[in-house]
Amino acid sequence: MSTGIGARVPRKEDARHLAGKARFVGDLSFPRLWEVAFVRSPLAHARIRSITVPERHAGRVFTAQDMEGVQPIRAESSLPTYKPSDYPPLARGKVRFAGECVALCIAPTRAEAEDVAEEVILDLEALPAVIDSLAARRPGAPRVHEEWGDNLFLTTSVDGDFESARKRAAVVVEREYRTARQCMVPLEGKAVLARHDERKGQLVVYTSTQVPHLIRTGLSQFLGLDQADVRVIAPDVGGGFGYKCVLQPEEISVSWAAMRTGRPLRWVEDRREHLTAGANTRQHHYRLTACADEHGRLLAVDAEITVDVGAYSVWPFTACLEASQAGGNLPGPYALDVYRCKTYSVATNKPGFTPYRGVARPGVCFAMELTIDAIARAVGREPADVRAENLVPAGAMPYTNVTGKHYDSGDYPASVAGARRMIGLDAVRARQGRSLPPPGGADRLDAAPACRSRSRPFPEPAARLDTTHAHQDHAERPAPDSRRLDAVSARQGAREPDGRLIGIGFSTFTEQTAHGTRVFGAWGLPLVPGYEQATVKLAPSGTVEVRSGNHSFGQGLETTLAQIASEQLGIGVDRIRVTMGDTGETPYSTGAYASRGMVMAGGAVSKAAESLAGRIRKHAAHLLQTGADRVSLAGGQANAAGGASVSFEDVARAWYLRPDQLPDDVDTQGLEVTEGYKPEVDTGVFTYATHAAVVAVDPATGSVEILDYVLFEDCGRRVNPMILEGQSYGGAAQGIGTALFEESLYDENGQPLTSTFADYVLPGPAELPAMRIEHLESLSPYTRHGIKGIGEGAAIAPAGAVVNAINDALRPLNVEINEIPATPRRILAAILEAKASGANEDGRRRTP
Ligand code: MCN
Ligand code: SMO
Repeated sequence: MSTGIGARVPRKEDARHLAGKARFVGDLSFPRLWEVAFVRSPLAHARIRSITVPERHAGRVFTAQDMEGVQPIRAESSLPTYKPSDYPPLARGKVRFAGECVALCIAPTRAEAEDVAEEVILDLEALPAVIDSLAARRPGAPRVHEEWGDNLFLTTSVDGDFESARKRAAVVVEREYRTARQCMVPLEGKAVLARHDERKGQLVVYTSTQVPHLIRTGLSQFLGLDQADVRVIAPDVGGGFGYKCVLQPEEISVSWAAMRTGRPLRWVEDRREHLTAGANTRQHHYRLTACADEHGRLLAVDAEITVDVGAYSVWPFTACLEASQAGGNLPGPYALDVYRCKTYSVATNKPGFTPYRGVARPGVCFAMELTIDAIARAVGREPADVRAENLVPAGAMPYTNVTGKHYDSGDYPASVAGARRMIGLDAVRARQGRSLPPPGGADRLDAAPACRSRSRPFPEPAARLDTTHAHQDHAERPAPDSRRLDAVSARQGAREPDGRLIGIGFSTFTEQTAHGTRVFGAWGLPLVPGYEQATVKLAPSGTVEVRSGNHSFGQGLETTLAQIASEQLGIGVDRIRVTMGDTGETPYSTGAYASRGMVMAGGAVSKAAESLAGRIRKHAAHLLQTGADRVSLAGGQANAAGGASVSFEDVARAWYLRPDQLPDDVDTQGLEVTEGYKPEVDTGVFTYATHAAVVAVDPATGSVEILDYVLFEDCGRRVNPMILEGQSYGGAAQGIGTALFEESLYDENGQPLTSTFADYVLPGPAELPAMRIEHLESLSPYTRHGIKGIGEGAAIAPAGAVVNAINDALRPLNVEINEIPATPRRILAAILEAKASGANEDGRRRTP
């Protein structure tokens, strides 16, 4: 059985994870190892007057003063208006968010280190905090970085002739959207253990990261060390989600303290630290105006995007990654001619923004997809039709869009058709129309039945039957349904027997993955990722070793890289060992982020394995007394055209141990190959998908249940369909968290209010629907094997699909939710407000 590309190979890494043999930073032990606890700022903005350490803790507490010579983290960009921030690993002079590290305390155990930390006395002079990003933009707002004239890390703009498009428009839709601050919440938080290797004279840092080589580069830069004197090892990593693709201040301070004390030191982030002090992301505000013709065809979009990026820029991607990505990606999968946009990356007294699965695109997709539905409602048409008609058509590929994004391949409208078929749009519309109204009429909010039976799950079993194919190569495309919706919407007030309203929503996106040098270069970053390298070796025992400087932290790259090598070398993945995450054992890579692992590391492994295959054939040809072109590799053997064969072990043994069996003119390049790779066109390859959700909303409580959820995706050639399904489930689960549950709240002084899982609500199995997933495979013309990335994709669309479904359900009540998470409190408040103001069909209600 092939274990190459396309095989549903069980994950190699699961063998150790399930048997308790995985090793995370928290599992490591070294002689004389001590633990670290941080003193963190209790205030969001303050001047540090003094830090007092009790005499008895001398030598156990370190502050910025001790860290002479260590550079603050400074993420540079050459973009015209960009202002870098200096982020000292331990606060110097001022603190700029509650939770900022002020002192590092060490002790034999974490509990003792926390006791030490509690006795450190901070004398702080509170300063006014700036918390709201729109307020922070106003002149006269308190400044996060006093030396700046304002609170703007960066502003960008795209110009387009919006005004003349507006004059031609039949409908103009104006909306304000908000997305909440969030955390990533991987199973394992940040964790770092640093020690000094006396023999090698090397700082060795074990850290829970997606980007070990980048951390090595960053640590040596800010600690002032030669890169050769630093080795970074990422052991098993319990999830990253973007949180771990940047240099963390704790990585610097713990490394420094280990060198200073000569003692191995470890810090493991606890949940409270995670929820309050480190992992903030996703907070956007949009003012968006869209113009369309009378059929809902998009003519122009104008957007003002404000991203609340917190106090400091992260290295190396800066605080501007989100807003730049948002501005460039808002048009998304749509064929749009006129686009005008301004973005603001605004500093506030909150933790600095870190990338999170989807980076900016969950926000832009939410804003754009709600806008598409608003246009459809304005022109009285089915949103799925309006959506599909506005997408870049398959015949236009490759397509360069209004912001210069180059879409490589795909059939975007087919994804809408696919999702529509899977979820059974017509059945949902019929059900909305045929449900019996509850006693008391459609908009009697106070008449919710005391005892309710739940809506039946959706779709009905019969409808489900024809949608369970695991893989559908050619999406059947129903004829566009351009019937006006009036007849349906008139009856949409009909409720389920339990009094709830059901609604259906779609959301389509295109995701730039594996973008390379040109893209990062254009962001003005001094450190430009692009190529990737891999080493593939036939070991003396005839097994294969793959080495990649990328990392596997849940997304399965350890397995899928083996599958690529398996495909090229004709040997099973069980005989391929993949080594990742250790800068001492792998070639340089900037790591796993931007959904680049499969395309980039996969491409490098493919190229190196192809070269190695050529060498194996040459060596085998000597043993088989034939020409290399008459040798093929399969089943772990080199097979001659005539039927004779030698095993990989024979080939390896001849080269390593019995070269006397090989002729004198043997190819001395050997059986170990390192190759570099980047796609032919490295502006990224575009994965896309349409998600669709059916929800039931209880107008009496504002609570939402997802009754059905489907994903129709296309990431080019799939290396491991089973892993991809896991990626989609996990990503969509996180996206549903974004849509309905997750919100990091701060009070007006910048105090975090959501510091435990009692306040920060994550979706669990009970809140998540069973999802159905289908794929199309439009190969990328630019990458090896036609692969595109997809690791982030599924997290992008859920907020759009779920909230469009909520708005569809609430349409009879004239309620429109434009803010996430769409919590029961928000939904109920919007319903009550709409009711109080007696809104009719024309009166649009927004979330308060
Ligand atoms: N894959 C495949 N065939 C393809 C594309 C991908 O089989 N055509 C599989 C590969 O196993 C690959 C994975 O899907 O490793 C994700 O693919 P890719 O898009 O190449 O992303 P990366 O490998 O670079 O992983 C990073 C990506 C990002 S950026 C975030 S954020 C994210 C994500 O992956 N974080 C994750 N998925 C995650 N999944 C888990 N479990 N944990 C995380 O922290
Ligand atoms: S947020 Mo993913 O690490 O690009």
